[in-house]
This record gives sequence, structure tokens and C-alpha cells, in this order.
Amino acid sequence: MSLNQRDQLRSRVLELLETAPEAISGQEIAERLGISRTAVWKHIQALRRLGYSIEGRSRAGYYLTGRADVLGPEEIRRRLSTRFLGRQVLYYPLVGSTNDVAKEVAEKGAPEGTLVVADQQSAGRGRLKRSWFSPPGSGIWMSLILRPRVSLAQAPRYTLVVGVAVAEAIRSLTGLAAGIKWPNDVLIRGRKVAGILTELRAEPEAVAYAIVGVGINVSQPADAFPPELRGIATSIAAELGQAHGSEPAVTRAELIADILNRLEADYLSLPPTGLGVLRQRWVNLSVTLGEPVAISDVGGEIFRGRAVDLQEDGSLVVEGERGERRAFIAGEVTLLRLPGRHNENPMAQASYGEEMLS
Ligand code: BT5
Repeated sequence: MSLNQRDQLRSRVLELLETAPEAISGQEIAERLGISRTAVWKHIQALRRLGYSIEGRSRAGYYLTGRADVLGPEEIRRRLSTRFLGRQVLYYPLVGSTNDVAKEVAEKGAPEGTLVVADQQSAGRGRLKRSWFSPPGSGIWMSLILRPRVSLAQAPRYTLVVGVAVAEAIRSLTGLAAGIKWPNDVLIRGRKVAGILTELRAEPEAVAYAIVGVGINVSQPADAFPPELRGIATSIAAELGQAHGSEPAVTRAELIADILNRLEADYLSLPPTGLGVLRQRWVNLSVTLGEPVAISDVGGEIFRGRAVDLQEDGSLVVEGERGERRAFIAGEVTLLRLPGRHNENPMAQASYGEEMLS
């Protein structure tokens, strides 16, 4: 039996357990799937090893006792309604950086929509070689390969579009008020719950492919962050006030699938240039517009003012003290007044997620 067949059967056993109103007997599973009872037992053992808690009663049969946050390709795939995003999932228990793996497979011709996802990263990174804290079992560390046929000037939009999908998915699945800080941070009550890192392979005039890396803190308790991140980072579980080890309100696979399901429609609806209807959705989620900011451009020069607009190409317009307006397509924003907080950390950084691959 091929690996793929085995995984498919395993996920069908899981599906039967999930949909059974009560317990389901080994005999019934065996009959429904056309496999032996021994094979059923082996699948149940394997599911337990993956983290599912499955009880067995001699008469009644097997039943699931809790929701498990198991991250695996099949867990993601069976929740997808997409045509191409996430149709190919490359899952790793541990990688250096999912962006690096995605770049490697993109170079070898991996199709658009290929998703690389890891349980843990040993060298997760943000922009400008900053490191990204990616512990096991508690976050989403993933990268998507996009192959848009657009000029380089259109590339910055993807960071924004993915930010909208991430913030909207968090809002809809958890009810938490996730907002976007231009250009690539998703914040909840002023703390960073997710970051996006877009890297491009450019041909002379056009994008060859874009790797969109997304990191989301899902179930880390607040005190699990290293000291330098405490106070500036948060997780979904921490925001929901969930006790460590309790059943997850949302699993990583559910969140990934929801993001991809939203994102595919949005990505396909983008006009040839600009953001189209996505601009207003971004504006609605923005925690940057209307706020006093300090923004440093690529050269490191700092400009202070109020963020007043998002242009179609994704650049942020900042109005200075004398009413002069400047548009930034790249830069670092410091929110001088943090949403939902009392300015504890005026230096919390957002950043521009667009980097060229070497
Ligand atoms: C980002 O960079 O926010 C982009 C993060 C992208 C991470 C994903 S995970 C999957 C894929 N593979 C990768 O290797 N990367 C992507 P930037 O805006 O430069 O922010 C980096 C800063 O965020 C750091 O300097 C820390 O201050 C902070 N930070 C690090 N880890 C964090 C975490 N887990 N949660 C919140 N903040 C974090």
C-alpha cells in the first residue's frame, strides 16, 4: 500500500470517528472502509500517536474524547475548498525556514499554490535577517508559492492581501479583534500575533514567483515567549485566556484552511494592477490609518506624521506636521500610540515584507 493510500485511509477512519454520533465499533469502521479489523486497530494506534485522544470501549467501540491540534497535510487538505492553494502540501516536523524550503521547490518548478508547512522552525526569520520565534506544536509556520504574472511594481500587494486573509480568518474563527499594522503585521490589542514575509524571485521586468511566508502564534501561553518578545507578541490562546494544555478553540489546520479558502478568492479577484475591492477591506482592518506614526524608509530616514491613506499600489501615505504628504512603498512603521494599550511599547515594529531572493 502506498503512503498516500495509507494516509487517505487514516483520514477516513478519523472522519468516521468525527462524524459518528456516539461510539463506532471497529467492525463497522472495517466494513465501511473495506479493510480488516486489525488494519482499523493499526490506524487507531497511529492516530493516537499523532495526538488524537481516542477511547475504546469493548462493546460500544471507539470515540474521540477531545479536539486535538494535529498539524498534517491531510488535516489541512480535507478542510480546503480551493482549486489550487494548498492542493499540494509539503509538511515537515522541523525545518530551518519554510520560506527556504518553498524557494527550493519553487526553483524546481513546484506549482502555484504549493504550501510548505512546519511544526517547528530552527531558523525562522522576519525581514532584514531578524529572527522569528517558531517553537514546536503551537504555531503556524507556513509559506505559499505564488506565480502571479505581474510586473514588480504590483508585488507589494500580496503582503497586504495575505494580511487581510489572516486577520479576517482569526476574527471569524475566534472572535478576536485582529487588525493589520502596515504592511505585514497582524496585531491583537497592540501585540503581534502574526507576521508576513514576502520574498520574490524577479525576472528583469516581472515576478517569476513570490514566496509568502506567514507566521501565526496559535497556542503559546503568554509566558512561553522569550523575554524580548514578552509584551510585544501574543498568541490566539493567550488572547482568549485559554489555560495551557486545554482544548484548542481553533486548531492550526482549521486556521490554515480558512486562510487559504479566503485567500484564493481574493487573489483571483485582484485587478491587473492595484488592490481593487481588497483596498477597502484592508482599510477596515487597519490599525495604522489615522494614527500618529514614525516611519523610516529603506535609507533609514525617519519621517513623522499621521498615516492618512493606503494607495492602490499598497503604499502608505503619511502627512507631516506642515501638511506635506509622502507615500512609502517600503518602510518600518512605529505606531506612536498603540491600539488598545497605553503606549507601553512605542517601539513595536512593523515592517515591509518584500525582499528580493538572492
Ligand atoms: C515578520 O518580520 O513579521 C515576518 C515573519 C514571518 C515568519 C514566517 S514563519 C513561516 C515563514 N518562514 C520564515 O522563516 N519566516 C516566515 P518582521 O516584521 O521583520 O518582524 C520580526 C520581528 O518580530 C522580530 O524582530 C521580533 O521582534 C518579532 N518576533 C519574532 N518572533 C515573533 C513571534 N513568534 N511572534 C511575534 N513577534 C515575533
